[in-house]
Amino acid sequence: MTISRRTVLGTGLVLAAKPWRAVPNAAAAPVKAQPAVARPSSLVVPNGSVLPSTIREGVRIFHLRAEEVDHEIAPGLKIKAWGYNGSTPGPVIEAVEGERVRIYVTNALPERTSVHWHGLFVPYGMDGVAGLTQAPIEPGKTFRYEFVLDRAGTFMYHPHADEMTQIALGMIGMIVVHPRRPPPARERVRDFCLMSHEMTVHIGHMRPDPLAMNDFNVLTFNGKAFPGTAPLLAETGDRIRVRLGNLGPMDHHPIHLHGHAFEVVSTDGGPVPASARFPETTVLVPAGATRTIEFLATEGDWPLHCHMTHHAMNQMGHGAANLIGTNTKGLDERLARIAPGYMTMGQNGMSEMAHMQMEQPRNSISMVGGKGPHGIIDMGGMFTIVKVRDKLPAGGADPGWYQAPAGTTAIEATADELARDGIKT
Ligand SMILES: [Cu+2]
Repeated sequence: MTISRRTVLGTGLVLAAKPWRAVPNAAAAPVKAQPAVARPSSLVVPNGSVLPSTIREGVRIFHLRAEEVDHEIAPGLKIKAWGYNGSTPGPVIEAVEGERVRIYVTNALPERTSVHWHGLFVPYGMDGVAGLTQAPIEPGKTFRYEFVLDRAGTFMYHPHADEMTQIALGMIGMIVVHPRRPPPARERVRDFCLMSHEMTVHIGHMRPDPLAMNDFNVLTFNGKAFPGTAPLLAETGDRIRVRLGNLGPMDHHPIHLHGHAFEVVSTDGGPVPASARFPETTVLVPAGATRTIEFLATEGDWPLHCHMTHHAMNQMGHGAANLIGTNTKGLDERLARIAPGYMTMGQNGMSEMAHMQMEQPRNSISMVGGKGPHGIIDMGGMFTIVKVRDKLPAGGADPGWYQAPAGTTAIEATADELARDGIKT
């Protein structure tokens, strides 16, 4: 007897008799190209920029230049990075769904490179994997990439040639594709891009170490470590969208927001259906992924930071002795005789290092925090602040520090309060 599907299923259920076929992917069946349109100018890239483009015969044209860049991580720390068009991360490529883009890539580096359009589905030969889908771009050469942006969303770009070195040195960037017809929003939308990265910059050095596999000591949003990160500004009730990307070499970052619950509305795979969203205050952004979050702004200065504590600090060394709780009485005096100025630190915790604003070795920001309205903010690295006010100053200026309403700030408890509530200290 011949076994047919009908026999197996038995109960009169008949399957369509079509032969099995592979589902075509977007690269094989790109959306129909549509002419380039005026680009929304709503995107905000703190500490960064949007790549300029021109439109020629309906095609949006960009020019990326892979090159060495002088870059400041935060005041006190300058590095010699590799990036695009003078910055690391490179400028954000911003376009509209359905547009055909033509991206010229000039290699001004001393070694071959390529550009992969991470998350976009492009024709196979445009995928940017040196040696596999294309020949590498040799130093001095300019390649042309051309494809149709198949869907809206948040994507990234990076080399697929000597990835370890080139990404470690800063060759990363984001791509924002706006929907051709944006859904109507009830609130004003503030649309931000934040790219996470991590580097190892040895104290006193300027060249990030591409051989580092862990113990990264420079953790950044858009290439800046706090206090070098520019705040994200919004007004009360605005819908804040933060497009988080991570092209760091080795780590995933749990990005935590204070004062709000948000939803992940899309990834680099596409939009998250409304029925699948749920509220969170921390989202894990894996290496090689984007997560776009949205929330409604409430007034205050709200930290947005990686919740891995070693990722929210600056250039901590990790080989030091653990002195917490040790009695170092008399040690300083004795050691100062042979090492003038010697001072033991760390026996009461590490905060004193940030608070003393210690003199730093040349070109380093070890344990450097930022000045806040109530003293030093001990955090650094992948840390920024969402500043929300009922009304922002005109011209996009930083509104300064938030003043909490009187009587709503944690302060030292009075003796009367302690007695009233039976608290013995
Ligand atoms: Cu992290």
